[in-house]
Amino acid sequence: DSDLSVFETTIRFVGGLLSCYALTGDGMFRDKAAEVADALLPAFDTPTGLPFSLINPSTKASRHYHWAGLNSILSEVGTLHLEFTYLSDITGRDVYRRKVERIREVLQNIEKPDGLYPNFINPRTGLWGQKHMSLGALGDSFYEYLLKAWLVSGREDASARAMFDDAMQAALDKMLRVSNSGLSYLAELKYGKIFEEKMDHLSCFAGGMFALASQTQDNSYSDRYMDVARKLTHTCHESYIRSDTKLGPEAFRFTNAVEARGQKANEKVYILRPETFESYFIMWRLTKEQKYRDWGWEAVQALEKHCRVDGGYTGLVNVYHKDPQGDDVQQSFFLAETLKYLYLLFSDDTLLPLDEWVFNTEAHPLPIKNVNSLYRAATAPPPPLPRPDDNQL
Ligand code: DMJ
Repeated sequence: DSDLSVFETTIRFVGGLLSCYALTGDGMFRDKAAEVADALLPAFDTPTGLPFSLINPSTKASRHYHWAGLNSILSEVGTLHLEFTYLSDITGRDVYRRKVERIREVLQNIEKPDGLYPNFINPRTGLWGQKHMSLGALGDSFYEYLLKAWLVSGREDASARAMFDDAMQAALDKMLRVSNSGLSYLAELKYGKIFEEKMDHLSCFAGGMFALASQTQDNSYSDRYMDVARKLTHTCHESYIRSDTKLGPEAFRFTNAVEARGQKANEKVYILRPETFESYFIMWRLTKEQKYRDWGWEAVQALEKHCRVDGGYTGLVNVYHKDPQGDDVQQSFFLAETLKYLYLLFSDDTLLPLDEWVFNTEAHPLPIKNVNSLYRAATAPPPPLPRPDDNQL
């Protein structure tokens, strides 16, 4: 009887259970994934079909975050597609796919200012909220999932790839900037104009995303995507090695005085985030350039030196201190993503090969349809859903 985030519950719990099902074939994981997803479904009962951010599974009441006004968040409503379509395929129940197809339809048909997607959208009216755009917080994984929905569908979902390419042309055109010393970064926009010369640690996933986009389809964008992938991954690495701990800040700015450094207190924290290592891993697999493993190893040593504590690992309050204070929190994505990507960076390519698996945004691997035999689509029709009074019969 408390509020759950529809997005976090999907990417962490449903996604994790779906990976367990794919890897083991044990139907218990599939059924649990469906049980968790079912608890989220009332959040989708809105005039547009865009879900509210939060749902109380006990009362079935949905609501917005207090800080988001009447809006849902782009990266949240746009990061359910992989899990919900796979869940429909393995259970034979179409309900999950219908929910995310509806979201796709709304986002596909709505007018996009300058070809970009703002971070806030009202689930009652289907209208954009404030026109803040970012490949970092509040926007990030929506774009990631357009590319990955196409990949995991065995490249059948062509409209997702088209939406991805269109959005990336607009994003590169408006957001990609080069600093005085030549570092490329993704700035944030408001009403189509540069809002802040700042890049979030969260945006560091984009190096890997552009590399995957480049290597999976040979089109007129491929070379540009790979170039951007290399440059962004390089910048994120710079944000790490310019700190005293060799771990990267939560956000970093570009001014005339400093480059790739966090400035405000809340920008100097490191909360064990994975995005930079995710890009090292994908860049390593796709280019085989040794530097990505070297950069990952630097990070492993820094994690051991500064974050390891009795019983686990802690985030840091300020990466620019030689002897930093811990925040005493081990985020769940540290195990799900950070350590997994670092492990995979040093593993053989045959472990979860990128042409058979797609990682959801929490690094839970999902099998590619028509390619990976572990996809295991349902063959029998689904069992009838229980009626509320079944238990009493
Ligand atoms: C994770 O929950 C996911 O990667 C999400 O897409 C963004 N943020 C965190 C990790 O930083």
